[in-house]
Amino acid sequence: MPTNVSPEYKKAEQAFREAREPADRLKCLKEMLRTIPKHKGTEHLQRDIKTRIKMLTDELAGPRKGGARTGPSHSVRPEGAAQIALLGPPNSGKSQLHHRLTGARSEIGPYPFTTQFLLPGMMPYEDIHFQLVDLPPISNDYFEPWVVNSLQTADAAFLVIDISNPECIDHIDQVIAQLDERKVSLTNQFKIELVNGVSASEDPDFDPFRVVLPTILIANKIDLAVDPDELDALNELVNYNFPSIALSALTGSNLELFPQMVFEKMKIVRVYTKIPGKPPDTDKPFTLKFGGKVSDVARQIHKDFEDTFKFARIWGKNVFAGQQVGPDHLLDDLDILEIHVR
Ligand SMILES: Nc1nc2c(ncn2[C@@H]2O[C@H](COP(=O)(O)OP(=O)(O)OP(=O)(O)O)[C@@H](O)[C@H]2O)c(=O)[nH]1
Ligand SMILES: [Mg+2]
Repeated sequence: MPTNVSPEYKKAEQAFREAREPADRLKCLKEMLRTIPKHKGTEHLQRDIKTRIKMLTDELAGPRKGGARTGPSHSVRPEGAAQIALLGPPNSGKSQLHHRLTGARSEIGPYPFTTQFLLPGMMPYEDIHFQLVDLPPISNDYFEPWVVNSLQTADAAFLVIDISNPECIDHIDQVIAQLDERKVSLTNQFKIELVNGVSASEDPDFDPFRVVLPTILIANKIDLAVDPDELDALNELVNYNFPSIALSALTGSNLELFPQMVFEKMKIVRVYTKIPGKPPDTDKPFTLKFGGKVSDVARQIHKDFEDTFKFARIWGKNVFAGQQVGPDHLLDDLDILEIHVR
């Protein structure tokens, strides 16, 4: 972030990083452009903001008749507890894994570059879902430019490699380098300070448009990896420090515990609500990112909660049964919440 920007600008930038809907993101970008101090030091950023306003405006306008932008969409509206992008080199088994976990029909082929469009699907875990987005491959000689757009709304990534391929370590480096060039970083940090993965630091080099995705490394095709060299590759993966898992998307080996791993890494918090005097609604929980507060649930129920919120009562493992709490109380997984309004 350039120095001496106004608090107004900082607020707009923060809102941009938190916004998920394209229309909201566009509104925030316009606010950023309005409030950014117009001097030499911010020229580069001003240009960046304008480019993004143009991109989003085009995207929201949809395919134009006879225009250049027709065909499938390049972004997916986030749904479920979190949106997770499948990244990796060609032919590593991303689509096979996507199909196994979500049931969605991505094209799977025994050759590289099978996937050319994005495909969302929902992976169930207990009473919630994660949205997995299958994407085209990434390598030094192949990168679909629109993939970067698709990653803007992602909360995390799976980096899928073929552990039976002797070059798989090199493939990881290629994927990471290609993404980095386009302002997307993969990180092993699954932490609360990350908003859309971006750490809101005061670092002078901080770039509001860099997307940082907490990443799980998936060593796929374990059924084929019998060669000792391939197992060496598996050991080398540890050097990347990503949380990792070895599995087979084809045979399903080691796959059954994977959704649980995702749930734990993402630190998703499920909250059930209740009406005073009634049992809790255990049908469908609200899902929050780790660090979610009472106010985050209240806002989803009543848009004008700031005016109407009185207090909440809460039941859960780290509170007294029915404890009275305010809007800033941090929620735990499986908490039951009763919101009292004026
Ligand atoms: N033996 C084995 N084969 C697998 C496994 N996972 C995927 N495959 C096969 O690997 C080939 C590529 O799978 P895809 O899922 O299309 O790979 P992809 O990463 O989506 O490929 P692109 O779309 O080109 O990037 C297919 O023939 C799959 O059947 C696995 O765990 N074991
Ligand atoms: Mg594919």
